Amino acid sequence: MKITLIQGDITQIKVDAIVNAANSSLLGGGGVDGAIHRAGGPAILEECRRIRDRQGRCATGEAVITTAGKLPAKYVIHTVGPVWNKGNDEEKRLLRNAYINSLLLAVKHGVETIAFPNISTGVYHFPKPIAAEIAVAAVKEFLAQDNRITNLVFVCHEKENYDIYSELLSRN
Ligand code: AR6
Repeated sequence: MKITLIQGDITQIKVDAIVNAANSSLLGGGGVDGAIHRAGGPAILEECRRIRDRQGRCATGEAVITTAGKLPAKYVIHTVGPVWNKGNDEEKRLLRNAYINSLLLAVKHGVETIAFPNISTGVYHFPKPIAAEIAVAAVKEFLAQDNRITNLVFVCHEKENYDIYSELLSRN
């Protein structure tokens, strides 16, 4: 298994699937969600709307998959991270679910390479070091049990997250 760390814009990454830190409406927003919809074009939102019509809102910790429109990736996996609210085990469990459910959906669609943003660490205010520990532990556990993902990229937009991940990933 291979985990790569980069600092940059996830919309530019050429992988089978990029993950979006969406909200449960699935109808777009700011942050990485806004960037993905802007760069990918209207096809992504159209498919999100069809999913909404079919199955309703996306619960926190769950994930859905759409086309990536004009992006270099083939798919966007939209997952909903938890909003940080002083911190309790539920929030941590839900953040872990967001990573695991994204990966489960990815392998179901034959995805071999996938890029994640730092889910919940923007508008949703999850403390960055705690979110990073959960993310790294979740994906390592998943990749150790399932060899269908050949490359997983953590894409950090800001240096602060990049440095946190860099330190965490260098530990083992
Ligand atoms: N590429 C990679 N990472 C990015 C990019 C980008 N282009 N732009 C921002 N980030 P946020 P959340 C990072 O707020 O906290 C939206 O409105 C950013 O630096 O996008 O899960 C949704 O619709 C941060 O580290 O997502 C929801 O309503 C990380 O992406 C809500 O925000 C996540 O920040 C979700 O909040």
